[in-house]
Amino acid sequence: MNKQILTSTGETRSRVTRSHALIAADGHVNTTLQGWSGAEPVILISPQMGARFCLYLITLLSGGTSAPPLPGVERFVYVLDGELDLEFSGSTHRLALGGYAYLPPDLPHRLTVDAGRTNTARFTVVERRYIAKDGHDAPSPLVSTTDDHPGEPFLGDGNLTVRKLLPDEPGFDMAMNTMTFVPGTPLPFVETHFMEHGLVMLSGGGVYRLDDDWYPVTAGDVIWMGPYCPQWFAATGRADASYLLYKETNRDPFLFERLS
Ligand code: UGY
Ligand code: MN
Repeated sequence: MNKQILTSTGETRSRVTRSHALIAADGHVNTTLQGWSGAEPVILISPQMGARFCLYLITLLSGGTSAPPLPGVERFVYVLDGELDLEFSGSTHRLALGGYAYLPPDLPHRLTVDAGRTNTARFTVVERRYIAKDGHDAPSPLVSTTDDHPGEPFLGDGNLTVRKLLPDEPGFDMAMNTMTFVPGTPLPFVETHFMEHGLVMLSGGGVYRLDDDWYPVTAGDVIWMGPYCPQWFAATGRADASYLLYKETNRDPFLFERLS
C-alpha cells in the first residue's frame, strides 16, 4: 500500500499488544546498529516489546558491512533480495534469495555487499542469547538455501509444507522453518504454546488470528507471537502463502528467561 496515502489518513494495520505484534511495512523506521556501515536496519521485534529475541530487516548497500552480535548471542541470516557475502573461518559464501546461514555465538564473521556491485542486499536477521545444553556443544556454523530442503506435509496435510532449515539436534535452541500454504489451507487448529515465534511473510497472504484478533496479512509483514499467544492462519488469494518462522526449541521452559 502507498505510504503517502496511509500517512494522510493515520491508518495502519500495525498493532502491538502485550501478547503479540503485527508490523506492516508502512510503519518501518530505519535505525542504526552499532558498528554496521552502509546499512539501513529496521528493528521489528525486540525485548522492548516483551520478546526474548530480536528480529531485524536490513538493507545492506554496496560496500556495506556488518558488525558482530553481542557476546554470547547467536545469529540467523535469511536473504530476501539481492546477494550477500558471508565470510567466516577463512571462507566466503555468497547467499542469494532464500539462502541462509546460522552463526553460533562468538564466531567471528562478516556480512558484506561487494563495493564493485551496484545492487543492495535485503535480509532478515534473528538474534538471541544462546542457551547452552549440558553435554552438548553449541552448533557449528551452517550455510544452506531453502530450495535444498524438499519439505514435508505439516501434521499430514499435503497442502501445507514445512521446510526445516536447521537440524533438529539438541545443540540448537532455535528452529527456523518456512511454512507454505496452498490457497484456502488453514493451520489445522488454533495453537497455544509456551514457545515464542517471530514471523516474516515471504509471499502471498491470508488471515492471521493472534489472541482474540484476526488480521489480514501480506508479504512484507512481520509478526511477534509471545508465549501462549493463541495463533491460527488461513491462506487466501490465488497464490501460495509462505512465511519464515522462528521458534524456540529443545530447552526447558525454566531456561528461557523473561527479558523484560
Ligand atoms: O510449529 C508451529 O508452532 C507453527 N505451526 N506455528 C505457526 O505457524 N504459527
Ligand atoms: Mn506455533
